[in-house]
Amino acid sequence: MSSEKAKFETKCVHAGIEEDVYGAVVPPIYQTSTFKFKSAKHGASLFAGEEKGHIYTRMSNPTINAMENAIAELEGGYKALGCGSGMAAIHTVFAALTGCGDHVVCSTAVYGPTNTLLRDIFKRMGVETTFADTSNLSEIEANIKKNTKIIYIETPGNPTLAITDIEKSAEIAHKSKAVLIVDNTFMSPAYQRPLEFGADVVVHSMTKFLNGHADVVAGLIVVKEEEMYKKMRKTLNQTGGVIDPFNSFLVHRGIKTLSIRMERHAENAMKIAKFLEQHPAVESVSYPWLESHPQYDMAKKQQTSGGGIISFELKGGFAAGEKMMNTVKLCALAVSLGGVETLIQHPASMTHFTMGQEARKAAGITEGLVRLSVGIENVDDLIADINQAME
Ligand code: LCS
Repeated sequence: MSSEKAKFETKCVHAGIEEDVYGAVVPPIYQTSTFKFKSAKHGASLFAGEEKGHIYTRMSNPTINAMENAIAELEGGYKALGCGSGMAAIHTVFAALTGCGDHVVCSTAVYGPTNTLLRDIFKRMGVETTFADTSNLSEIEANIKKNTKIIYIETPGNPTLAITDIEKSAEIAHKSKAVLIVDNTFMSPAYQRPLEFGADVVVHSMTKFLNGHADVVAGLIVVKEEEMYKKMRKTLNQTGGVIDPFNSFLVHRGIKTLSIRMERHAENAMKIAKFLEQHPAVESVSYPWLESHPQYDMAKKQQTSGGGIISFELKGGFAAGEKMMNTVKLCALAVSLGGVETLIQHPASMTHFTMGQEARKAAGITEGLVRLSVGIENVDDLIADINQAME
């Protein structure tokens, strides 16, 4: 069903769904690794790109394509590529666009393994990365070099929720003939669409809000134009980090409720952020739509909500945070985020441990920082649980 002119909530329900031969309302799962050719000539013609059709699931599959088309439409992109994880998506974009001798500018506040991917594997491949506080545009400009191919930002950044101006970053990138890539995992297309602000590529950990039910690990690349799509598809075919049909089906099911889930995540998060901000045991709270957030105006400009993630520090530092994480009952002590259930974790010893203390310090990830992924439970129950744990 075409829904290009429809509103976002309608697109969530209908995007990517095409007429089925049996009239199925939900696209079936094509759980097959390969597709039969009608003849040797047909097979050759598919491989030569003269005819359209599916060959092999690493290259394309109807269930995967349906999910990719749906999210490409939600992000306002040309096409999307489903990957086996968010990290597979991130690896693919760097593998597609950089080579030995190239340079990358990357936000200091990014998911830990994104930082280590660049500092480890891509460094060994001869790609140099400068980590910069991209929430300060002059830091991006100052670090651009002649060989800069990519400006890579995560906004809001994991876990500090630092915001980077997407529109201005795109201007800086394009002036230097570089590409702007935005990790949009924290906002999802429900609340931020980076391509509309000039970004060239969007990446997602679909493990998070897009799937939304903490039962899938998956990633996505969304591109703005055909040339970029061809580069990404060629790389993904070669490196093989694709999603499978069943997980694609689950993500496609998940996005039907994306807009209503996000509304509850954000409504609960705002109430909890305000509760934490006035609590005497809390040292500081970071939530993009709190006026106290250092980039509040920027967040208001490019996001249509504050989202579902909060990070905060207790007055007693790490010891107090640790005690709290061990005392919550309803909030689960677990990494990941963006699912319907509320999760709490400690970035310095968990999600951002591999970065090392120095890189964490540069990114503003203090040893006492606690991150909360606010679920869709009743907010009074969540506040009661957080409150009893802090006491
Ligand atoms: N980008 C962001 C912003 C993320 O938060 C994550 C995972 C990834 C990419 C990688 O995606 P994955 O390969 O896991 O699908 N973030 C996690 C986190 O904060 N806790 O556990 C995983």
